[in-house]
Order: sequence, then C-alpha cells, then structure tokens
Amino acid sequence: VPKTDMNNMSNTLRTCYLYLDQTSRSFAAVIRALDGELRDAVCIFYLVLRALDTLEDSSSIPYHIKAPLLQSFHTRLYQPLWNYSESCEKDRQVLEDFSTISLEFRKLALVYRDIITDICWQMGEGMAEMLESKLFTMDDWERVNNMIFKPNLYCFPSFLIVIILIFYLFQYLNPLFYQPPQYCHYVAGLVGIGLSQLFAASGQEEEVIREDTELANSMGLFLQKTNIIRDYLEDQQEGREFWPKEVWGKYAKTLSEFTQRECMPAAVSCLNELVTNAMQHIPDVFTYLSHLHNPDVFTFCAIPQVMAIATLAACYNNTQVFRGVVKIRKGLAVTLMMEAKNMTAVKDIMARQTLEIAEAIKPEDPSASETHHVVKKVLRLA
Ligand code: PS7
Ligand code: MN
Ligand code: MN
Ligand code: MN
Ligand code: MN
Ligand code: MN
Repeated sequence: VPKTDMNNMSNTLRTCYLYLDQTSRSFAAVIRALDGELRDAVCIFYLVLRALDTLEDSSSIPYHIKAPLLQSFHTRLYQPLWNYSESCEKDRQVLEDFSTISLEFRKLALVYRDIITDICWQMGEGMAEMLESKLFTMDDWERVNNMIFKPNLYCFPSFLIVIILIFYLFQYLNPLFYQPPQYCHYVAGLVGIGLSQLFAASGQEEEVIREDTELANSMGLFLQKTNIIRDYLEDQQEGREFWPKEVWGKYAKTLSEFTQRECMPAAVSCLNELVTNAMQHIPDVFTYLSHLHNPDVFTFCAIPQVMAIATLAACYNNTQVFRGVVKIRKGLAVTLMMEAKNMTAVKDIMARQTLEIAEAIKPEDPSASETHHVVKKVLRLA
C-alpha cells in the first residue's frame, strides 16, 4: 500500500510529487517510502536543491549573473512569485515553476523551513565560490576540519610563527584565514547534514543523529564522489571537470586526455585511485547507518549507499567509464533495493561488492596495495 495518498493532497503538493518523479531517477521511490511530515519535508528539500543545482549546472548563464543567483537563492523560498525561465537544462521545470515548490515549502513547519533555508544558503555560497576556481583540488574532495584551518601565507609572509600560535590559541579568529573551498562538502555533505537535522526535527530519529556532522558529511561524500567518478564522460561533454588535479595530474597533462584510446592505461589507473579514495568513507557509512532506529529512515539512507558501492564496483578498472555510461544491471538494482532493509543486509551487500572490486585488482595497478588495504578494512567491519 503506497503511503502517499494522492487524493488527500493539495493540487500544488501533488504537482511537487510529480516533479519529484520527473527529476529524480533514484530518490523518488525512497522519499515516498518515508512517513508523516518527514516525507513532505524531504520531498520539498529535494526539489529545492534540485532547483539550486539546475541553476549551478546551467552553462548558458554567465558568471556575473549566476554567482548572485546562487547566493540569493535561499531568499527565493519566501518570494511567492519568484520563478526562473532562462535555464536550458533538462530539469528546468523546477525553476520555471518554482513558485509551486516554494508555496509548499512555506506550508512546512518552521523547524523544517529553517533547516532547509540554512542548507540552501550554505550550498549557494559554496557553489558561487567554486565558480571562480577552475581546477579541482583534493581539498574539494575532502572536508578539512573547520578547526584546523589553513593560514593564508600570502597575507602574513613574515609572521608564520605568530600565526601558528594564534592558530592554536584563538581558533575563533577563523575568518582571518583562507579556507580552501570543498565542493563535495557543499553539494553533498551539507545534504547529509540537513537530512540528519530533518530526521531529528521530525522526532523519527534521536536528537544525537544531528550531532555527528562528520558521519553525515561522509554519507554525502560517498554518493557525490561515486557520482563524479561515474559521470566523467558526461561531465567532460558538458565542459565540467570534477576529478581532483592532485590525482589526475599523476597520470596525465589534462583531464580530457582520458577520452583518448591511447591514454586508457593511465585513465584506468587514475579511475582506480579515485574508487579507492571513495571507499575510505564506507566505515563512516556503517557507523552512521548503525545509529538509525526508524526502519523507513534506514531504508531511505541505505538504498543510495548500496547503489553507490555497486556503481563503484561496476566502474572499477572499467574502460567503459571513458567511453560511455556505466550503469548497474537493472536486476541487481532491484535486488539491492529490496534487500537493504537492515544493517546485516547492508553489510552483506557492501562486502559482496567490495569482493568484486578485490577480484578485479591488477597487481601492476599503482593503487593496488591501497585498494587491498581499504578492501580488508571494509571486510573486517562488514
Ligand atoms: C534531499 C534526498 C542520507 C545522511 C538535488 C542524498 C547534485 C549525489 O547532478 O541527481 O544528476 O549528477 O545523480 C537529495 C546522506 C542535491 C547526497 C548532489 C538532494 C545522503 C543538490 C546526494 C539531492 C546525502 C546537489 C544527487 C548528493 O545526484 O546528480 C535529497 C544521508 C540534490 C545525499 C547535488 C548530488 C545528489 C548527490 P547529477 P544526481
Ligand atoms: Mn543523476
Ligand atoms: Mn551541479
Ligand atoms: Mn547536477
Ligand atoms: Mn553528476
Ligand atoms: Mn547525472
């Protein structure tokens, strides 16, 4: 029995669920399986973020227009008439009819609205900051602990010692220091943090789930890194580059070389290093999922994670990443979705997919020993 009763819904909320089906290939089903107020809050959260991401992805919008649009996006939630019709993206409908989404947003309880507004504000700022930097670095992949900030040596060339002292003694001087932007944290880690806050606010999960933001961040990073790895070719074709230069720089002069047939060995080595890096998040994924109590919330969180490990297993050591689309087999996807209902099943799936990766490791691969290492770690925890 579907928990979403379409008959008791307002027309605008029904339209929102229609947009959810149209814009999400994987999240629509798991969001519908949520219960009560939380379901609508997460549905609206998804659509609002989909709208923000569509703005970010629109290559037709020039920088001087796009940056202020991203930064002011959170204010649009309270502007009943705001719509945006200049995007050419596939999902532009959510921007063209944003007023329907924002109308339903304003019907949510204040606790949910404040969480969603705050995440939109932080994500919009982060996306705008990223528009300026052309090349992707390792910092964009990892969240640098907010407390351990990097002193900007350009501003204080001769006071390094003093800076280091201040750095340890007065951590509240944070804004004086330059912090590298971290793309994956902004577009995915924040989603994990916001979702955890929604779970707690709804009373369907314990308050403590809010507190460990590092675990919630890892949940998002695992999905985002997998998405970036899999979408290499699609992103190249759209003129976007998300693979970190510290990694691809070891294997090529430019990231786009990986589309050429003669660069395949280097491309695959790079791919394998990134898959190995993404797998480092799995221990955090186990810990986060083990903190959940509500079965619907558990499935909602677990399904995207098991899809991600299966995607990584399909991509590992696979030249197809550079030639086309790597998709997990339909049958496997269906099995995983039905299976991922509890911790034992999730660990089982993770172990199976990790073993597939382990079997594909070539001894001559530059990351072979690193990959073996993370494989062992995952299998020990699973
Ligand atoms: C609110 C469910 C569950 C603790 C639109 C879910 C794009 C991978 O652009 O659509 O097609 O390549 O394939 C989702 C943590 C975010 C991180 C991020 C919001 C999990 C706008 C998902 C989805 C945290 C920025 C979608 C991060 O991939 O991308 C809700 C816990 C949106 C989650 C983007 C990517 C998501 C992503 P594209 P996809
Ligand atoms: Mn997608
Ligand atoms: Mn984007
Ligand atoms: Mn996108
Ligand atoms: Mn993508
Ligand atoms: Mn995509």
